[in-house]
Amino acid sequence: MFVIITRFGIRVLLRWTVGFVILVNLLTSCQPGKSRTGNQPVDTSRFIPAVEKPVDSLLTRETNALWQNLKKKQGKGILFGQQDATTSGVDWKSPVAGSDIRDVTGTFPALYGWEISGVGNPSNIDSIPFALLRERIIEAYSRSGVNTITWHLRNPVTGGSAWDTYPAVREILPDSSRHEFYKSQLKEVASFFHLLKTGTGSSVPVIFRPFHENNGNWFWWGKGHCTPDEYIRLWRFTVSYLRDSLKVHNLLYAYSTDMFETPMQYLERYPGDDWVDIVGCENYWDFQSGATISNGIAQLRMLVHIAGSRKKLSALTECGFDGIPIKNWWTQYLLTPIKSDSVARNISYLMVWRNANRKHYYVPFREQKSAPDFIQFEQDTFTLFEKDLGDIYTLKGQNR
Ligand code: BMA
Repeated sequence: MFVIITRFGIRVLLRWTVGFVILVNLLTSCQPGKSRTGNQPVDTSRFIPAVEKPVDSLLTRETNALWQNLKKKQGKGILFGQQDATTSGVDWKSPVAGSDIRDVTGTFPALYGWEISGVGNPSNIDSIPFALLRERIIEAYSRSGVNTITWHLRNPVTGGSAWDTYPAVREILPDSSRHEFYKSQLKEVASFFHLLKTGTGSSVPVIFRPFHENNGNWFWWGKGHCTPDEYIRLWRFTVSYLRDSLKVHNLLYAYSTDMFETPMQYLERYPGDDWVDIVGCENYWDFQSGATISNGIAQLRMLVHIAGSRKKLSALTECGFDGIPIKNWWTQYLLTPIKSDSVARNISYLMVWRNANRKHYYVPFREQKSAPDFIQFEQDTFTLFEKDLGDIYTLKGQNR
């Protein structure tokens, strides 16, 4: 057909062509198939729909508000968090109610990471009593902080730690030898989540991040110890059992790999858009040296693109530098590279690991060499700490 192309027409045509190329690129770059390293067939049907709605359509009002408000904050600021921020610090440990972050900056973090390995017993893997953990989680919520929880479940076959890599995933899937045991563990998890309620009965939203770093080989659910298909079945069973059978409705689900190189690699074990709210990755390595920061940023860019095309949120779910040996690490190695990248800056949050003692810590204490830089990091308007957060649990026009 003959068409007279005006300048306006060319612009429209160009826009459509560019749009089409981007779309094709996105679709093909995120296409699953054979992994670079494995030959496991992957169910491609799970990659098709891009859903705006969260995994759980019966989310509590506050959890839904958290999801919506995190979406609104994209690109405007990044929540800063720490594992065990108010249960242990460099020279103190629970039950003292402290916070190394507040000691140095005067404010609490916006996000708190917690660990529930051992749930059902009196204390978790790091000797924090569950009763105390519950208190700290509810306190964080009352201050409008965001809680995220990992679960280093002990190896369900051997009873060894999460780092015991005996291949156990296939044994806990439905109709397998340890399935009932796994269900009993999920019941403990659900009871804990059900107990996260304030005095007025509002249940505390949690970003749940089970079976993380799944492309590493150090956990029993990691690469090499289960197939992508087994991992995906485990994830889907876990979500549906918690949500549909045990009626837990205060969770957003975060899926996290360790470092990765391509979207295809990232998506190799991705459980599907109906099963994930937040796509995350954990990367300690790339932000520790000037030579590798660009790799870290490239991964965040891929993550933001993956999240955007699937209507998910993205996050740097763990990062940090044990002992923070570089004086200006916070502003020069972490904040500036992320903030100045127009794509990477769209991640919703980043979290550093815990302060256990003087040999294992990820935020500075008062006299630590990076403390002045950490204060600058906090004062930057792009980093969100508790005092910058506002009420993330209400939507406009609602009361908490
Ligand atoms: C690791 C270390 C351990 C801890 C585990 C689970 O990275 O901090 O000391 O037991 O995480 O929290």
